[in-house]
Amino acid sequence: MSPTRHRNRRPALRRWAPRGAALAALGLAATGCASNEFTRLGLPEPITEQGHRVLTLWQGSWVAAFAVGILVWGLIVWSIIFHRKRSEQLPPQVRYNMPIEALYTVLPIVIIAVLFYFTARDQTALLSTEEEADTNIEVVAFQWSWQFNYLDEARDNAETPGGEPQAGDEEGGSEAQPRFSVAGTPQEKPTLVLREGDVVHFDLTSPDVIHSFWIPAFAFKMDVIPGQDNEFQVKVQEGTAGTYAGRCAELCGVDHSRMLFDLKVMEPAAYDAWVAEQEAAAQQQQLETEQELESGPEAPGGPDLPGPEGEGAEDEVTDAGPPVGEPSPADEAGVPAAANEEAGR
Ligand SMILES: [Cu+2]
Repeated sequence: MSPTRHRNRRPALRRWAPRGAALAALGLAATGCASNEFTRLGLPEPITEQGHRVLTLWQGSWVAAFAVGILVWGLIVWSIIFHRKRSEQLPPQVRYNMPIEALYTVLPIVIIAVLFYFTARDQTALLSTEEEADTNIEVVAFQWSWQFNYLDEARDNAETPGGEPQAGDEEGGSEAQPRFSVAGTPQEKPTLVLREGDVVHFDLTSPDVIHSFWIPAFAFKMDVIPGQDNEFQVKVQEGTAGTYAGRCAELCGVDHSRMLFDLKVMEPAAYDAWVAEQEAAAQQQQLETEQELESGPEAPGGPDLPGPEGEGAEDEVTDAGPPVGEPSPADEAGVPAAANEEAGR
């Protein structure tokens, strides 16, 4: 009986071992196995300090899961090999064995407590907005695109007592005025531009339904909820200049899948040039709007109202992105900008 069994098993092993090895090799090849892609266990390479914290938590959780898995698989294999059915007699049972029952209860609690500790510690760090931000951006998520308002200060920071007194604090309250905006449409996705090395503070607002602001390269996302001021901040790491994907991660209606944006991380010089260009375009835009208001009797609402002029204004701001970069309106804006500011006061 037993010789037959042995004869049958060895060819089976010989047949399956190469197939298993080939499958493992294929699996490794499919992950790309370049750099640290394999050890990141599915997460993209993070470009923020906070993203690296998430990555470490993710890897630690996998190490814990593998440790438990190896223990359980080991016990299963051990049982299969050394405790095979040998007779019809029932083997000794271990019900009501107090040490084993206690182990079943205590060990999972210990595992969960350790995971909880690291999760709570990292969550506190990830949601901290203590560090002073270099850039403040109000993210407006709407059906179905994004608008990025570049602010002088975070909306909520205007109320904090620690901040230095700024001109216009008294009248503005917590509503910081955007220096310029980048807006997209479902047809044309907007580009969020950041400077590498910056601490960036995001204020998230929605005028309609719940969205979720997600940049996979941050290894982080946060819901954008109407009437609920959500905020978070990240430190963009040096040497991360490039273009990354951004998405809405909350099913928010029929065109949810088109609610995309790009994140462009720029080197400091390029970023500063881009900001100057955007500010000049925004000032030029404001001047034109005011001139129209003075000369024409129509359109009392200004650029915010949906109308032929309002839509035109939004498109111009969107089009003034880096690829266009016409020098002429920026140059013209230099002189009228000062007059424009005085007129506004
Ligand atoms: Cu959405």
